[in-house]
Amino acid sequence: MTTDVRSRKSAGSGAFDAPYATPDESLAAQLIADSAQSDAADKRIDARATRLIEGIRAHAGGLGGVEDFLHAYSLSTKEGLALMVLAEALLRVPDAVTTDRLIEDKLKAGDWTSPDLKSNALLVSASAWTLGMTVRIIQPGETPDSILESLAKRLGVPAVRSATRQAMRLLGSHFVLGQTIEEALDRADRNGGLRYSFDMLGEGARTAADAERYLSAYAAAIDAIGKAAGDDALPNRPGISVKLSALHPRYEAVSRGRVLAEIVPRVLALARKARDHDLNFTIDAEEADRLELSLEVIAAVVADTSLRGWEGFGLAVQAYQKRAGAVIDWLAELAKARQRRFMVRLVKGAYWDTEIKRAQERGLGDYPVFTRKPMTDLNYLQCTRKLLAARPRLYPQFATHNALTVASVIEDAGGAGAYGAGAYGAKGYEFQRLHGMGEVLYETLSAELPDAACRIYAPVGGYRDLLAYLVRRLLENGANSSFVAVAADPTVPISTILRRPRAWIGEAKQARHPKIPLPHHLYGAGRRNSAGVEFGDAKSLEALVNDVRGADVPTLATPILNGIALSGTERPLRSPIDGNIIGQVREANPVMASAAMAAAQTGFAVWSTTPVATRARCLERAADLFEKQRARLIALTQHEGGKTLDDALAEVRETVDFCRYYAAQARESFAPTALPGATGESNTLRYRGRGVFVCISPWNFPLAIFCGQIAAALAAGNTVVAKPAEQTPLIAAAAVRLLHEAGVPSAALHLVPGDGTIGAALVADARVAGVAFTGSTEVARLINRALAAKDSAVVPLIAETGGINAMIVDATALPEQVTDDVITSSPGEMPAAMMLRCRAAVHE
Ligand code: FAD
Ligand code: 2OP
Repeated sequence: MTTDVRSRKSAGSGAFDAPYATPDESLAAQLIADSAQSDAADKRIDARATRLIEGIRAHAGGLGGVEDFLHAYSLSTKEGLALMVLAEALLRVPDAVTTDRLIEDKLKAGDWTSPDLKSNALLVSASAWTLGMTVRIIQPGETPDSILESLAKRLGVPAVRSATRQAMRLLGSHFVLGQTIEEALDRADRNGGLRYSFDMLGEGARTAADAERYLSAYAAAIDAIGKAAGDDALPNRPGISVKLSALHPRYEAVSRGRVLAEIVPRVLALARKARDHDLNFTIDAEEADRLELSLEVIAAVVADTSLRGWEGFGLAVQAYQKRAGAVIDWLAELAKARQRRFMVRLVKGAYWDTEIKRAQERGLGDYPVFTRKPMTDLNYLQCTRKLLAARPRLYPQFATHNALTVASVIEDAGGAGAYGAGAYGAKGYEFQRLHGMGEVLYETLSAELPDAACRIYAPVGGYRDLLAYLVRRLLENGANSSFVAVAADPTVPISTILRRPRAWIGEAKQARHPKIPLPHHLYGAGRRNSAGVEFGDAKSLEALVNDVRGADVPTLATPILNGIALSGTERPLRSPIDGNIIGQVREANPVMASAAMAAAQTGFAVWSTTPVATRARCLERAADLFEKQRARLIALTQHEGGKTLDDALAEVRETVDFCRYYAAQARESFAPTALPGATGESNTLRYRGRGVFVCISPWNFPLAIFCGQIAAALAAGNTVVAKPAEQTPLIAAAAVRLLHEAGVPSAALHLVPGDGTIGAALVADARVAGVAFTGSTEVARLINRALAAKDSAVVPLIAETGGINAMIVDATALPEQVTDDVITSSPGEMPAAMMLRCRAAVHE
């Protein structure tokens, strides 16, 4: 067991242990009640927000030539987006010649004729953000290629070619202040007097070398920023934003011990540098499952006495997370306990699509984030008040591009009069915006409130590190719920934009989005999603690990015929982890194999005529039992199969999903169906089982594939003789016992552990009616030939064989995504497709 979940008491502060995903309804009532404003306050907010929105709208340009089009509409028209898709891919092409060839290739007249084929390639290469964006402004069926096609027809190919080149330049400069910190500082200097928080692009390190590279980039940037910082005092000094995921390749909860040991010294070294220059040093907020770990890292870093007296340390808090308020409370406590001041950036959160999809994938009980945008807005307001009340220990930094949010913050902060000029005191606070966003909003604000302090978060770096950041910006710009999108759309009345979050929500019971089901209900009423465990929730992880450690793991596997354990030649079983003996298997001999076939043949008469609903219920009960015995099965899968905790949990979940899936399929496909125009029982179409299925499964998914084959055969009314891999009979025996306990008759399922000769004997048996096999192509061929040699009716073989697949990765791919696809998600669904589906479901 490599999972490190040692006690979380650290750094002399209380551990952060707010519930991971409180039900929305129970949070909503309080949030709604707390958001009430007086009429006068509401009027002031309306008036200010209206002025700000009018200011934004007054700056929107008209559609003119290509250049106008790019500048004014680059990120809010489908043509602009399509160009961005192409441009973004081009940015990562290493040489100019290939860049030109790719543009020409995309714009060649003949190329537009079959958009579907090529658009797929382009979509894939252009990565997830395209899909995320498309839902709002790109119609179904439209693709970047087809949009570019119509643009080329309208403007001509040369114009589109030059627009693409411009889009590339625009992408480079729109969201990124400079490719190097020197360039960025120079550009910042020319903007004179503005506060900056520089962000070195790069996150999600996948290797130690990546982490080293990012660490050096941060360190060098801090020195450079410090040297150019001038003489003002905090908060009127520049800063740096740091992503912990850039600093460690295993920045994840299951590697907690290693992360704390290795990341804390790195962050501390950077923080000390920032302290030397008296800069604002902010830890960005990333995915929800990293929140607890990030707070542990932060607590450990700020405990270091060398940072005493410096007031620039800070972090970002995401209001879309249900735990945001608890984070602020925890921070205020920490600041008090350490006699320190922190700068706290309040954001709404940039990873919403990912959070929703992850929680669904992981089969969590609930979401860690809200599912309705107004809930996020309400929570932001409550967090605003908490932060304002926690001054001067916490210095609030309100990061938003939303005029209504800005107006509400100003109201809560005591109106314009109390808007101190950035004082780091009881009345001080600042706003923040991202480079390339919110310029007009804050220009308009500072025209009416010259004291308004606004810091600009300014990404710095090369194109190779831009994509992940860009995805989030484009999702933010493109989401139909986004303020920037509605503010830019003149057809949306200002009164609609001014509608308060509490009015959108209505009642607490409507706090959830009606089209986003809980992760357990993802597959609808017919099938429950298997339950997972959130490793980022330390309490859940600890509980699981303790259960697994304490699990009573069986040590003997035997042949099981009609539910009876048989004797046989014993062979020791060794763990693949350390080679230690973990149990014994009594292997079946050919006589037992034949007896098993005979028993299964006898069992077929009853099982095949058992009503479909009964068969399905057995499998569903089995799924529930597998879930109940999760810890024991995980322990066994680890001992005998050598699986990591993550893989072992996934294995149990897949088993559960298989059972429920085949139960649902059986109900749907095997229920009697009336033949067209016919009446009466004899005129119904009814699928029936074929007879005895031999199921032969591999070692690498010793529980899931073993059970998946069996569940499919049983669901269809067949009986089963199962032969597990030689390496994993303990898991197989435990699974068979559970299936029997769930109600699968002992006559319908028999186990014959053994090597390939037993498998061959089963396949050769005259009573075999079908074979399900997962394993090597070579063995599948042998089975195929053995079945073909029979004189009897054709025996179907369902074979899932291994193979070697090529994956072609070109320069336009995001290396981190490729790594994940190959190592962790293959052959899973494309994350982009997931995002699309997720976003398609949530339009308010
Ligand atoms: P709005 O349009 O009012 O709100 C958008 C928010 O609503 C988003 O958080 C979105 O996820 C959320 N939302 C949309 N639909 C739903 C839904 N159905 N249910 C619930 N919520 C929904 N983000 C980070 O995650 N970490 C950071 O460290 C970080 N740093 C930032 C620094 C600065 C200076 C700025 C300006 C932003 C930063 N962001 C960060 C990004 C920030 O989260 C987004 O810019 C922000 O969410 C936009 O909020 P808004 O008030 O401008 O827009
Ligand atoms: C992001 O990287 C700005 O931290 C925020 O999306």
